Amino acid sequence: MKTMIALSLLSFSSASFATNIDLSSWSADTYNLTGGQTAGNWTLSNSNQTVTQTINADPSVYLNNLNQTNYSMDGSWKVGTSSDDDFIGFVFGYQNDHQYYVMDWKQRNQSASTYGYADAGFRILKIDALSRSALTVADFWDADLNSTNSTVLASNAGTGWADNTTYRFHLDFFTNPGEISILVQNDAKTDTLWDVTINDLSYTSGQFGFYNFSQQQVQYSGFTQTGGEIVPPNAVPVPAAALLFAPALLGFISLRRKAKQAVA
Ligand SMILES: [Ca+2]
Ligand SMILES: [Ca+2]
Repeated sequence: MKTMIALSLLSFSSASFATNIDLSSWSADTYNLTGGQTAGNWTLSNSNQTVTQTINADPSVYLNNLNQTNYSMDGSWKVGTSSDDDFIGFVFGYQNDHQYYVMDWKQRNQSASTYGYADAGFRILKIDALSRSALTVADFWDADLNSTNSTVLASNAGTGWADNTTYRFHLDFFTNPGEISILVQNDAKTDTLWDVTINDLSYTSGQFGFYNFSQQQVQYSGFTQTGGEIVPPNAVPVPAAALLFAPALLGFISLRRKAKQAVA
C-alpha cells in the first residue's frame, strides 16, 4: 500500500517536468556531394531519446517532420571520438532539401583544394538553392565561395568544439517577433560559447533537425521542446522535371487498363 502511494506521487510530480522528445518518428537524409563518403548512419538508443550519427558522411540531417513556428528547443550534443575535426550542428526553418537554415560548428581550420576554406567556429547559413542537385560541397564547406546557394547570416570564428565533450543547445525560433536566437553553452551552463540573434525572415516556419558534415560519432541527446504552432507548409512549386514524366505515366496507366481487360 505504501509502495502504491509512493508510486502515484512520483508519477504525479514527474508530469510537471518537460518530457524528452521521442526521436523514433524523425527521418534521416544524406546528400551525395563529394562522391567519396557513404551515407550517414543515425542510430537510436536510450528509449529513442538519443541518436548518434556514426559515419564520416556528406552533409546529413535528421528531421522532426513537423512544420512549426514559435517554439524553443533545448538539448545537448557531443562528438564521442577524438577522430576528425569537422562540422556538427542543427537545421531549422527547413522547407525542403534545398531551402533552410543551418547552424554549424567546426573543430579546426581547414583548407580544401576544391571546397575553399573553413574556419574553426560557428556559423548560421541560409541555404537557398533552386534544387537539391544544384547544391555543392562548397555551399556547406566555404559558403562564401558560392553565394547564390549559401549565405553566411552570422559567424563567430575561432573556437572549435572539444572531443568527447557535451555542449548545451538552445534555439528560440520566432518566439520573439522577427527573431531567431541561438545559445551554445558548456554542459554545466557556466560558459557561453555563442549567443546570437538574427533577423532573417526567409523561413519563418519549418522543420527542425540535427546536422553534421564529414564528422562521425555525433550524439544528440535529451531534447525538449517548449511551445510550437504547427502550420501548413509553404507552397512549393512543382519541379519542371516532374512534368516531363506525366506523358510516360499516362501511357503506363493505359497499358495497365489494357492488361486488365485482357485477363477479364
Ligand atoms: Ca577531434
Ligand atoms: Ca571528416
